Amino acid sequence: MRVSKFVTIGIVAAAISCGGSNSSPTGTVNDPPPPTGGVNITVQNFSFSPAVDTIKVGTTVQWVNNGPSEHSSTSDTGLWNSQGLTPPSGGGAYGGATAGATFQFTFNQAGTFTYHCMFHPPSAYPSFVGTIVVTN
Ligand SMILES: [Cu+2]
Repeated sequence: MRVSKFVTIGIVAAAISCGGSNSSPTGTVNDPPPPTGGVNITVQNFSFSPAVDTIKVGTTVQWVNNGPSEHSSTSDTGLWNSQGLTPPSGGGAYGGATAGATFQFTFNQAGTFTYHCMFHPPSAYPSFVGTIVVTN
């Protein structure tokens, strides 16, 4: 039964991908892998996911635009700014073939770091914000 075997593999793969706290959420099949020892945050549908990510000092975070619009990861305090991250060709999770633009930043200090999208500011998109909690 070839078809049911593929279904079983798909379910197992989905279960594995949901196991880690920092694994990519569903709908991000086109995301590139996270940096070694790092984590991915998906930018899509006017949200960052996970919206709150707790990491250790020295961890690299990679933001990936997987939605149809251009977005950014912009620190509220100016610590980092990805500038514009182009969307995937063909719409990313909506059927595109290639991943959208990415941006990496390594957190070398403990603390709580909030950020937003420079094109869709919290004044207009209050839930489109993210927080990185960096612990020793
Ligand atoms: Cu945006």
